[in-house]
Amino acid sequence: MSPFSSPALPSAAVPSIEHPEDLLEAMLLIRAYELRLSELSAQSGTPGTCTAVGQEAAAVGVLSALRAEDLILTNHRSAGHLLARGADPGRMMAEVMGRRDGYCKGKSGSLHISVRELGVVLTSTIVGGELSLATGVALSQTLLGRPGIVACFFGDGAAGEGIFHESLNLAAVWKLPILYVCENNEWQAFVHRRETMVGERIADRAAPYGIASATVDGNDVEAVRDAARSATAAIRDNGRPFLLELATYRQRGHFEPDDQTYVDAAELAAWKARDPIERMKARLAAKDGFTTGDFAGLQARVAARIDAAAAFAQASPWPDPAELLTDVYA
Ligand SMILES: Cc1ncc(C[n+]2csc(CCOP(=O)(O)OP(=O)(O)O)c2C)c(N)n1
Ligand SMILES: [Mg+2]
Repeated sequence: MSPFSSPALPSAAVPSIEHPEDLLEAMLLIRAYELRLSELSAQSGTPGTCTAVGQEAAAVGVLSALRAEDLILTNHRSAGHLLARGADPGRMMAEVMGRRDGYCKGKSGSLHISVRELGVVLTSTIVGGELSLATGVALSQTLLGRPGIVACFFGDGAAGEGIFHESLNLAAVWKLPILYVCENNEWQAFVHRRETMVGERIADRAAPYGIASATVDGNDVEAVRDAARSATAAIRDNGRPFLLELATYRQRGHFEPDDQTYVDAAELAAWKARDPIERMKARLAAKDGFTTGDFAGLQARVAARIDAAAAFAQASPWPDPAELLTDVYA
């Protein structure tokens, strides 16, 4: 038996996000999911999750370029990554609400959720934790001779941690098949990126480690998909890491609720004018004759899925108190 162990390979069907309309629908689903969850938490007076409203193109563009055998590790702002991978919004909501039908039986919430059958190994709420863990998973993939690459999502704040440098260095030295995806959304909790960084680009930090990198418009879903396709093709070809930086913006607060009084209104408005969903919708209308009716059809389908998801989660039972210490380290 091999002395090495690795996360189980994905076993559930991973949907393909192929056509331009699929890209748009996947972004609409993420937006609707996060807004509904925020509404539900506001109604119940409970704290909500960290949404990635405005960053949907990053999740959908990258996930559309991955293969079923690939593995994913992500951070606290992960709902879009999971949904784009094909996670069921009802089981995700149930998880956040602490219900038994959640992906981790209601014990992880949004901050530690994993979906083994889709190759989502973990969500790290320790900022930067996903970077070293993903590097370790990529090492185990290599030692076990497995085909999939690893995609690791993290923020611009995480890139300021020492673990970012340690992970990139080891991935370069050990030649690991890993796609580091930095969603540079200008915010690090309540601190603006300008207060913690000299320079504009995280991707500039790859070259000293001999790692290839690119920065693309993270609010352009097709640009993200194309960049992720060429990055993953290079990784599959040469077995080496790649750092992809996606320039985007967090439109809502760090978490819910958050009144965003610390946010510059002009900056927020400028980024809202570059909303990834509106841009893709306009592009489809201009290029592919996509009509208002077509858009309404997509929205209705997404709304029906989110209604069903919320009903499913709310009807799901609470876990039995006797299960408190099962499936956890205790
Ligand atoms: C090691 C660690 N330090 C601090 C925190 C508190 N914290 C949670 S999210 C966050 C900001 C992270 O910023 P970034 O990596 O840019 O991700 P974003 O929230 O913008 O998606 C901080 C400081 C934490 N969870 N872990
Ligand atoms: Mg950030």
